[in-house]
Amino acid sequence: HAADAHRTDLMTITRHVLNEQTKHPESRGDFTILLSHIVLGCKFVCSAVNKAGLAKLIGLAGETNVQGEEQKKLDVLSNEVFINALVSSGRTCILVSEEDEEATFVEPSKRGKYCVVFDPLDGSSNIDCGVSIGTIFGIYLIKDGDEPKLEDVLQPGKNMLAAGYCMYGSSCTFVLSTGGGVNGFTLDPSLGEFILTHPDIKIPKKGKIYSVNEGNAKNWDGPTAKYVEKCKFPTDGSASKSLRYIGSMVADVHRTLLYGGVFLYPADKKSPNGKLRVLYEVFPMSFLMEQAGGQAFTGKQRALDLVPEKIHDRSPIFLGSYDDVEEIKALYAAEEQK
Ligand code: P6P
Repeated sequence: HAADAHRTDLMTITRHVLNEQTKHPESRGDFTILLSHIVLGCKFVCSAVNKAGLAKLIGLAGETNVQGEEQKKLDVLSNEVFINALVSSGRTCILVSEEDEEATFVEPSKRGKYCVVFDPLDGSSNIDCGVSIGTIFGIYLIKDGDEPKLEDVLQPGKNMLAAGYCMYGSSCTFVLSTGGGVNGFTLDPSLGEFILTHPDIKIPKKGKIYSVNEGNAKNWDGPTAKYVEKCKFPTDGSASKSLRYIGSMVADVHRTLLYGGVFLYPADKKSPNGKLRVLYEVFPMSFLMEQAGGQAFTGKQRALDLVPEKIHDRSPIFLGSYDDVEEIKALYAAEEQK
């Protein structure tokens, strides 16, 4: 039966996580239950995003649909779905969302031991033109078992138990790491199940692609400008790299993970901490890159060592193929020596 195992022995994401769980005999399955609620949220958003164009879900809040109902923007709707799914899982105690200014402290009767940080629909400005967008999330364990505090979600990214994203594109792809490597699952709409399609993803050690918004070039600092120059005009006789920039982090990072290369959102004179958010963009993607054999750097330190001060802090980020990020680190180190 080995030949057609993939057809008759479906490795769903739930079964995959249960397999992981058996490696932790002390586990009571709380994480599996939490993840199943995150997956439910992603299935809902996938369906809503795919229907958006038809159901006029896109565009600004305030528009009314054919039933005369006030339309919620897709990212507002997605946020509510994830908050409800996470609270109803009974396994969370603090939630941080890109959409909410303040953290959500789950009521005691529904509290669990996990803290979830997430961007329910990252890149949502791209919805109207059909570009792939996604949900990004990271999971921490509460620091000590009693009253949840804000400090429980101001932990360095290296303390995350798990991180992942779901990309809503030509197919719905869920990429997850629980600390033992990275696995990719694709939604089979006929089953409503995520099936393992990309087992044990490893990012190429070196890539041929760089991914950055060149429109910010006039504001870049020296090392970033030097690195991008090297990509375009290599001095060691190697071929120039290709520029690929979608402007949706989940899509740019997913391509980087599978094809190799480096994704950069540097600091610049306008935004000294860059644009991307530490907790629910930089940390989850950096966690995945390290688990896939790549690395992630802020311009000053390993991204996962950063300790956020506020829940919506930003940080510059350079992530992707190990050797490519090493080159960027060397340029920043040389700048430090000056
Ligand atoms: P820029 C989308 O708005 C987002 O938050 C990320 O998904 C994406 O990588 C970045 O911003 C794009 O920013 O300044 O290049 O348009």
